[in-house]
Amino acid sequence: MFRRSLRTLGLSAAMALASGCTHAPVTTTSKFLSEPLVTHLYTADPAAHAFAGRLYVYPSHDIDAGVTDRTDGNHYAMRDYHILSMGAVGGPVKDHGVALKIEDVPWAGRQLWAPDAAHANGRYYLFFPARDKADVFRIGVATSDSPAGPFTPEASPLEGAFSIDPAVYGDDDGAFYLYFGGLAGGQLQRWPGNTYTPAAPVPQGEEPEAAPRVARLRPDLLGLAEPAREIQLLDPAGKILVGGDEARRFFESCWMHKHAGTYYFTYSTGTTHLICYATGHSPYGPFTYRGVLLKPVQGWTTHQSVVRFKGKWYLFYHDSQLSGKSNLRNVKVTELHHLPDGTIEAIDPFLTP
Ligand code: FUB
Repeated sequence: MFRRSLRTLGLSAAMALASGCTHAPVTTTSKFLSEPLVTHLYTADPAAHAFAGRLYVYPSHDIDAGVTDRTDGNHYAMRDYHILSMGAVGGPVKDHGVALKIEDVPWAGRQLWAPDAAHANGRYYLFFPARDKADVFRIGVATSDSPAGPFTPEASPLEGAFSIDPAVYGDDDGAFYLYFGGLAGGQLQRWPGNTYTPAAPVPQGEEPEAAPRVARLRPDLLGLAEPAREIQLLDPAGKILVGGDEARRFFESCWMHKHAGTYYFTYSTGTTHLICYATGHSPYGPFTYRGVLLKPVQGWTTHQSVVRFKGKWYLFYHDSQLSGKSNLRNVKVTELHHLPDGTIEAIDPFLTP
């Protein structure tokens, strides 16, 4: 299916709260920088990759499942994935249909949240989070011969991976790394020392933040090659970011890209609705906070991927332009610019009047 209109519901206030947090969503009457890539279904959390000369986008598929309980993000009740692709940014966008559905994942109970994909060994891999039957977020993997799916899931989730928002990064030497983690409803705070601790609270004040994780993947990409390591996110003075630093600490939405030999770890601050970036010299970090990459979008959540395609860099992101509701989102794209000093030009998702 190509671009076709579902309906545009206007810019009503986005009222939903994500992840059990209480900070208000962002509302606007301004004009948007970019338009939704598709309007016939709600999409979010776009993970973009250049595969076989096309740009593939692996998003969440938002639905109105009638879930009114917003505790811990319960209203993000997604049940399947649709993969999108395009030959050129700004050109027609193809919806390849259902690539994986929750009924096909033996271990999953509910909530197919933000996925990512990789290409290796002549196959395509879809990494995805879901709550298991005990309501604990795990990360699974599924494989396909095609970047567009359909994908066949493994019988069990990845051992040693947990929480949400998997992002896979293939380095120049052929090694693949899995980044993951998401605070609050994403349950990252429940895994101190990589051990499930249901009562562990979200770090506050001067307590060190709950660190996102990274692990090298096995060559077959169907498991972790090592225990997950905590990623150190440092302020410019070299101090680990603390839980109370809500404008800089990690909340969710891991992504890794490399530019001019530097590793860029980008992420969402959740409650303050920013996409930030931090840089380092190794895929494991540490990463030093450098600034804001994307200012707050309309809605509560914000989520990004950064990809190079046909010589240009792009930021894929989402907002709630189509619905005005925080849990019914739409994916977008805009060009991204690395500056000569290694910083990235901050993107405002609204046009200045
Ligand atoms: O789509 C559900 C969750 O919302 C994602 O996992 C987070 O990154 C946030 O975008």
